Amino acid sequence: MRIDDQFIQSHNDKTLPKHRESFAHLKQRLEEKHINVEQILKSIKGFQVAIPSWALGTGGTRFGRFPGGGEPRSLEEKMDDVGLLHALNKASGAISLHIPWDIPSDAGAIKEHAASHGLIFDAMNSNTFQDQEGQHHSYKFGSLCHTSKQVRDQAVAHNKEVIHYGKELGSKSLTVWLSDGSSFPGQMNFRKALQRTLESLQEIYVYLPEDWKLFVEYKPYEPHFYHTVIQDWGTSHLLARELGEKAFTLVDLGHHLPNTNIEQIVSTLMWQGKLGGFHFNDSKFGDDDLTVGALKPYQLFLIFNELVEGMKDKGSKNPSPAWMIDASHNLKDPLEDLLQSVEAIQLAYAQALLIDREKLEQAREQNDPVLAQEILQDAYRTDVRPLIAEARRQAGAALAPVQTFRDAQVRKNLIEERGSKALSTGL
Ligand code: PSV
Ligand code: MN
Repeated sequence: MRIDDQFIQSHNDKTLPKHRESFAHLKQRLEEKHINVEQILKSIKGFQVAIPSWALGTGGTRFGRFPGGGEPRSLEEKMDDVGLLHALNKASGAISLHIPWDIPSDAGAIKEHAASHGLIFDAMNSNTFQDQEGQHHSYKFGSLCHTSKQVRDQAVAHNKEVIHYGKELGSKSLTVWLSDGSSFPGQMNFRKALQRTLESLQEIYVYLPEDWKLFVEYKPYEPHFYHTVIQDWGTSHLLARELGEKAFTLVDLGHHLPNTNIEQIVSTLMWQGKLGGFHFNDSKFGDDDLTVGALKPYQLFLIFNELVEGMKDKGSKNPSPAWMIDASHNLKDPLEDLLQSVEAIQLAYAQALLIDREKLEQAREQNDPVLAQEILQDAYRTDVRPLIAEARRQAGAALAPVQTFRDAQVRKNLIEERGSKALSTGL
């Protein structure tokens, strides 16, 4: 199913007068504060967030999965789903693939299909956390860190294969997330496991094309419950530094222990020029995979405050980070969830763009935490929804993506097309 522009435009027409009124009101308020609204609209329109191919089906837990029907059955259908999102918000113009869940058997045709939706291929993801049918060696006790050279070689070869697929599709980066670790004290030699991981990553790194980046993702626990080889940003950063200038840390918001100051991690990595990519999601406990902004929108804003500061820093050697969502839970319609996630990211970004950085710096220099908080919260408490809606309208997208999705009866159509039992690959 495709949503045609005509449908979106006529849907917009119904709420256009109301939208114009609220946008004009906000614009006036912002201009009174000498904020360049046109510039902010431009930044928001230029901000694209990649959709993970594994978030298009209903997620599950080890206790069960409750699919809602009409899930994409092939890579082509996954791209169709991302195409639907992109038509509605014009901010999801990229897809991130996971191999072997999404092997592009005919890369040329896949690329053409993606282009017909206006999509490009963001980071490729390898998978050495699951065993695949016909695989010679098991990853039960690790992959790149494994004690057996044969297992490590197999995992390195898989990553090279992922790079190969990515090259065919025009991707420019590889994300490596390892589940490698141990569940019991004494089970693994920490130092040797880390050393072996570095050596395996080095083999992958030398295979990386000149214009590619390698993102090293970290996670403190799960699936292992005692130790994870790449457990935190420090370990990831250490590996990225050892590997070289094409290697970076990837921050996944769900991969921190409670109360971790993620915005400080972002700031430090950008200062070092080593923040490569971002996986957005939200959580209360751990890697909950909930909709971005569902629980901690203020934290997301504080993170964007650091991202904007890092991106504005002219002297920074940090490349523009790859923005991706990584979430998939088992309640909402996955496409509605992704529309909400993208909007939450845009809202936090827009609010961070409103911050009066000069005044904030002055407050900091004068050691005035009260004023610093006033400045931050003045931006955070601004309702920027009309601004995001206006950016979408100008880009030819829907003023209200979720409502338009519902009124177009997208899920019903997808179930009719694909069936109520259609299941997507992924976790
Ligand atoms: C691991 O929890 C992770 O965040 C990695 O990014 C994987 O690629 C993805 O989730 C798999 O669902
Ligand atoms: Mn992730």
